[in-house]
Amino acid sequence: MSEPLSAAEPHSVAELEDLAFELRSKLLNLCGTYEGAVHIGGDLSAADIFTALFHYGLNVDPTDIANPERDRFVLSKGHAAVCMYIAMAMRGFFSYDGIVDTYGQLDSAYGMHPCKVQLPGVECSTGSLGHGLPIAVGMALSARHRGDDHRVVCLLGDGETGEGSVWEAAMAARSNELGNLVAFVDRNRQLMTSFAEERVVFEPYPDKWRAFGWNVVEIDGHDMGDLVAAIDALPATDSNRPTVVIAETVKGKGVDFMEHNLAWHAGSLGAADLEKAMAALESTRKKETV
Ligand SMILES: Cc1ncc(C[n+]2csc(CCOP(=O)(O)OP(=O)(O)O)c2C)c(N)n1
Repeated sequence: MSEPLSAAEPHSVAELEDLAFELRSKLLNLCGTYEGAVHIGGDLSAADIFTALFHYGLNVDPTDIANPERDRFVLSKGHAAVCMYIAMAMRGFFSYDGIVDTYGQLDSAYGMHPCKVQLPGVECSTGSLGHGLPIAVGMALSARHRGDDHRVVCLLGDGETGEGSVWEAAMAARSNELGNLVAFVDRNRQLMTSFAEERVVFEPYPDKWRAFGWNVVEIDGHDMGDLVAAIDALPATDSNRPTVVIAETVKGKGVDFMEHNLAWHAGSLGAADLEKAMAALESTRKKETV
């Protein structure tokens, strides 16, 4: 029988904000050293969500990654893998230097999209959008059948929810009364080459999830207090409605020249741009602490 898991340290909101700042700094540093393109826009929009999950909400233990009682995390927007790797490294799963040294190289465990075979600790291999939520539904259903009471948490991009498979999964989750399933949507209102409502009309977005029978929570995805409150208020795992947390975010959050900028869905930073990006990030922290 496995030992019970130790949940993340009970960090304060201020400590989590510091961790999110560190995560963004580490991301920018990697983006400045890696020669290829990094999906930096959607990494920065999700950085607070990753921090709240890996340092507060998820019941996972880096020293016991196969514990059957652990929560399962599925990164459906697999192109944000590097942000997940670094958040997990900061929680003790991996070495940050190992990520920086090998990211994106042939045979590296740290691919542009996550691979659970290459990187134990990652629960699901993703990258083709629209597949994570269906897999998470299967994992949550499996937990129900086994009588396990852990959560399955899935992070999606809002653009990704244009995929039909997401809504088939949403319907299946409600039909199977999966109160142990939680979806976070990174609602940054940008896709790859366009703004969300220009090409695909998502609104009234929360109503769409409500119509599929989900418990809907709407928050500011950059407000750590909101994220913590949403996690604290999640229904019990034996309840009968899945929950979606729609987190309003900004693509490129924290670096002024990347925010709301379609050019920064993916990109790389030269030395001069890295310095500019770091200064921009630092100035947001100064503003917040005044
Ligand atoms: C099935 C599939 N089609 C296309 C892509 C290429 N792609 C990668 S990211 C992306 C945009 C996704 O937008 P969104 O889900 O909103 O992610 P975010 O803006 O948060 O990066 C696309 C189309 C893919 N990975 N999978």
